[in-house]
Order: sequence, then C-alpha cells, then structure tokens
Amino acid sequence: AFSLTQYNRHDDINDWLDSTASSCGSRCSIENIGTSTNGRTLKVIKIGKSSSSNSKAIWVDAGIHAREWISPAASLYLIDKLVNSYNSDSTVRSLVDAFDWYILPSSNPDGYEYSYVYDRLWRKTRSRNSGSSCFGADPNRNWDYKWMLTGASSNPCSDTYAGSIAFSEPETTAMKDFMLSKSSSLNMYISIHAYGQYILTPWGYTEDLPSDYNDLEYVGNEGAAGIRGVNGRSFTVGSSTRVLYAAAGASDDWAKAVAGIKYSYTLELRDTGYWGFVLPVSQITPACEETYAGIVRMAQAIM
Ligand code: 0X9
Ligand code: ZN
Repeated sequence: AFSLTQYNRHDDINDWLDSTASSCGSRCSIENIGTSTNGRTLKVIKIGKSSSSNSKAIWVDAGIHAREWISPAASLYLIDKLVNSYNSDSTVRSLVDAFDWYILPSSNPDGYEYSYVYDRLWRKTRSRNSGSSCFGADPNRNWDYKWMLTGASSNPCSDTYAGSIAFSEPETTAMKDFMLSKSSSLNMYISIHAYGQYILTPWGYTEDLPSDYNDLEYVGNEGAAGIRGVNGRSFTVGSSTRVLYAAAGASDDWAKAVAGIKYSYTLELRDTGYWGFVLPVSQITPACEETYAGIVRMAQAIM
C-alpha cells in the first residue's frame, strides 16, 4: 500500500499519481509520456493554476538511477505539498500560481523494480544489449549532448554504460521529447538523485563554467540555505565537474545546452555515505522535508 513515509513500488506510485491528480481538479493533469523497455508507464503530473498554461514552468524528475530510492520519495512529497496544501499554505499557492510544475517521479521504472526485487544496488535501465549478456544503460549518460565525451563507458557491463547511441533508451527518449515540447516555458530543470548532499550545476562535461554561472550559483545557494534551515544539513553547491567529477551525456547538461533551460540542476540528496543508497526508512521524512524546502527556495529565487 502507498505511503509517503515508505519506499513505494512503481505501480503504487502511478496509481497514487492518478488518484492525486483527480482529487485536485483543474489544477492537475496527468500525461503518460512514454513506456519503459519492459512496458511500464512513465507518468508526469502537471500542477498549475488551471488547466490552461502558465508562461513559466519547472520540470522535476526523480528515479533516473534505480537504487537511489530517496529520490522518487522526495518527488512524491513535493507533489503532495503542491497539491494538498494549496488552500492552507500561501507559499504553495504562490508557487502553483506562478509556475506549471511537471513532475516525473519514476523515470527508470524497470531499474527501480529490479532494485526492489532482485538487486538493491542496480543503477541502470533494463534494456538488452546486443552481443552482451549484461543488461541496461546508464540513463544519466545517455543524453545527446557531448555524449561519451568523458566519464562514461562503452562497455555494456559497466554501471556507466552510455548506451549504443545517444537516446538508445525509451525512458530518456520520452523525457527529452516531452521536455522539448515544453522547452519554451521551462525556466528550471531539477533532476533528483542520491547521494552526497550536493546541488550541482552544469557543466558536467568540462571544467569550464557556463557564462551565466553566477545566476545558477545564486539560486543553488538559496536552495542550500533552504535545506540547511530544516535539519541543519550542509549541501555543497557547484558545477558537477568541479565539485564531483566529470561525466558527459547527463540530463542536466542536455537540459541547459539543448533544451535551453537556464536553471538546470542535479540534486544529490542525503546522506554523505554512511548509509549511501540504502537510506533507512526513518530518514525518508526528514530528507523529503529538507529537499522540499530547498526546491521551494530555488523556485522563489527564480520567480
Ligand atoms: O553520476 C551521475 O550521474 C550523478 N551522480 S550519481 O551518484 N547520482 O550517479 C551526477 C551527475 C551530475 N551531472 C553531470 N555530470 N552532468
Ligand atoms: Zn543518480
């Protein structure tokens, strides 16, 4: 059964998205943006002032990497807040009135279910690779911007296998097609991952910084301040290459360079390695609360 305080199965997440959207009336709608390799539906919930379109929009995806279970959980908490606190919370009301929110909580459902049932530390998708007995590509090395330039592998058995070609995976293809269809309104891209406690900006393919890096850093610092205010956790703000490592073909670089979304971020949620990917259930709520506060501050900063 679905619960915001547990790690949920993919089908339960999608059922909850449908029921949440129908309970929120004209402020919400559901779009099925594609199908995973093994036939699971990629469901985006749109939350905004009305069924008509806002001129500004924010995209949030979660669960690109299968084992990072806190990521879908944090996106569901965000959805619950935006939908169910609209009438009681003036912050929520202003954010829903100002932006269309497009949120995809389960971006790699085959990998997520595989990590749930067979291998807790599975990272990639579950597509077949011709000529190899290893499955899957890294959906965060599969995007068509500087694809395979650095920090990615051409070995299908590697955890950072970039795929046979860019957008070889139906999951990344569905995401990019949808994002391109909304790109004129999207102002911010947020991809939720774990772990390490970072707010990462482009670029991940080079040590060079984007020309508007100061703007991205300012909004990132606002997010980190929002997070710190909840439980005191420190998140490091900086470009992926400079504060983490170089890795090309990731969604954030594509969102900025190709879709033209100025404010593009990868959030690496808690912790810093004690539990790592296997974050205990007891930390779901505090992690979701701090992530929510960070995203609120980032959205307010670009309003
Ligand atoms: O390596 C990744 O894909 C991300 N870290 S994770 O531990 N969740 O796998 C970081 C991606 C940062 N962005 C770029 N390198 N462009
Ligand atoms: Zn990740």
